[in-house]
Amino acid sequence: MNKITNHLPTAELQALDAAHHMHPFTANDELAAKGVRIITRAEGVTLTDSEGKKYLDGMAGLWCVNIGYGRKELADVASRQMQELPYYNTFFQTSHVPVIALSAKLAELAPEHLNHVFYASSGSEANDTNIRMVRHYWASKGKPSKQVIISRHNAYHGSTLGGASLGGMAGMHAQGGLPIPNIAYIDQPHWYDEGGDSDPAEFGLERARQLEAKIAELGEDNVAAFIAEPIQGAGGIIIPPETYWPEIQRICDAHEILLIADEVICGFGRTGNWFGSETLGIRPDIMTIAKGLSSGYIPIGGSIVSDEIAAVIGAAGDFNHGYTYSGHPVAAAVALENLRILEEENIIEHVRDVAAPYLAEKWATLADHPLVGEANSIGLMAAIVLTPDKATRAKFKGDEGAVGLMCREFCFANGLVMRHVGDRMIIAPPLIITPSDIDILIARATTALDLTYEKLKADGLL
Ligand code: PXG
Repeated sequence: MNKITNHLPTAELQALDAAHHMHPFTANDELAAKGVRIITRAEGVTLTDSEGKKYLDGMAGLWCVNIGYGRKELADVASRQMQELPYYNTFFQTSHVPVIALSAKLAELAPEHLNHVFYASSGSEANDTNIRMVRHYWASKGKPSKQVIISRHNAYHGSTLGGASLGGMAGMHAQGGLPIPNIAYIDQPHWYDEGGDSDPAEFGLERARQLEAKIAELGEDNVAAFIAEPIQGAGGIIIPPETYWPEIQRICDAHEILLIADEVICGFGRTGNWFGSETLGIRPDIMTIAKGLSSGYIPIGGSIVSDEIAAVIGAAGDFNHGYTYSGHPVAAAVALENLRILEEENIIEHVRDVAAPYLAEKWATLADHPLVGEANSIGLMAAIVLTPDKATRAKFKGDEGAVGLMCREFCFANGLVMRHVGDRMIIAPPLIITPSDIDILIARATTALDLTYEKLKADGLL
């Protein structure tokens, strides 16, 4: 009966986990009392837990397993690379074949003027690099006062001191003395929550123009860069009005402000193009990459940098920055194999022409559910908002996110991993998801919505 015999019983694993493992972004005591869920294996879009229960992974792990689970080619490449050259650094005038090949490939895939890659092991580290790189760039150009980086409230750019400071998550800033100096914030283009009675197109322009106002307030000579996710991910999959990005681009160009597109989630096919910047018509000076670069099979991240920035930094002597694992050969080899699979198997075309249009059509029908205020998607990122009153876009009474959490629990119980951000329910499945998988996803999501609705009614909360 129990096929998974190569580990301890779940209760013992849970007890050991509770005793020794500190989880990220988690109330650890609460989790210990409840018992953690333990995932033991995965294949395609399907996870299996320690009890043998299966789930459709609507989140591609943590927005990263773009090619799906179980691709042996990546394991083979890692094994071969570990035997040939498991490690060597890229400091001290040295390089190696995997990092050279990956860099050339990324230069080929990235927008035309982005041809230079600085490596890290995560998106957070890459954004830390970006902070130092843009400031060093301006200093090298004789403009050392250009120091401030403008970001947005409710943005997510990582969890290191730099990444969390660039991010606009109030809960993160509240712990550990953040943000670091010289980061400023404008409001997010979140029409559903913050747009009131305004027209979405007008609202998009208004929010973009906050950037111009912030530059004026700080002084153009003090601003180095603006950073943003093409589409906010961890903030709840917030698709900006169409007017937003063209206006942001105009403002950055007009005021000599570098534009950093954080592509950690949007990159590598998520929106139906290689990069979210292409989908949204953004011309960035730097793109932050991680996650889908290796489909999460191995940690790797980086910054893809414009010819202009690379030229200035390159001429300015040593850039005193780097990580032991910058351009790690095993990670680079695995990433390269992942890119080969994405390209040769036409996975991005599958997103653009098959999976995303199918998801968009089916996902939109969720808006008919009595609990759902809005359902929208772009590529393979989709969100619904739970509300007690569609007409007014009202919030539930009580703690924000309590209803979202309830819905998420019903999803898990029904074999679907769907996340909640407050009372928004979001998905970002592996890019290889098929229309029949999407049918299953929608059916399970609908069941969870029905159960949430019934429970809210039974508890007198609707
Ligand atoms: N930028 C963006 C846009 C991200 O989404 C990072 C940077 C940081 O990457 P690393 O590899 O350092 O984690 C991310 C990461 C969530 C969640 O709850 C999202 C992320 C990480 C953890 C949780 O949605 N995104």
